[in-house]
Amino acid sequence: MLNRSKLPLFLAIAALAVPFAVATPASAKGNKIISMIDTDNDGTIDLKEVQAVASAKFDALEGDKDGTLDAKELKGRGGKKVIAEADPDKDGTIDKKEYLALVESRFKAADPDNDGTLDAAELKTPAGKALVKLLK
Ligand SMILES: [Ca+2]
Ligand SMILES: [Ca+2]
Ligand SMILES: [Ca+2]
Ligand SMILES: [Ca+2]
Repeated sequence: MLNRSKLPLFLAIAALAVPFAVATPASAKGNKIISMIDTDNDGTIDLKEVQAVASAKFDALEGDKDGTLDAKELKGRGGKKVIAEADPDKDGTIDKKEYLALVESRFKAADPDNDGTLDAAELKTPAGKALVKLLK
């Protein structure tokens, strides 16, 4: 009698546990990106952390050291499309200020709850992925 009444509860717990277990690999993948950017280790990334990574990424992408990113240097990250989006002075290249402004606008687009930080779930949205593309 006692065992029989406990059985439905056990099944309910098992049913809850299964989708949770399935969701784990995806969130672990999000956390990998976070751990790359999250220098203060609080589990989320803020704009300051993102801009530090973006600044280092800009320097790494900048192969010819002329201070700007051209379509060739942005290959694989959107190329000309990114330049069209982030080039307010229309000189056909992106300088570091323009790159960081683009990163900031993508950060804000990826932060719909406006708490100033991005968590793993926000990084998995299309806007979050667009931001990560500028950082990896
Ligand atoms: Ca952080
Ligand atoms: Ca360059
Ligand atoms: Ca420019
Ligand atoms: Ca947020």
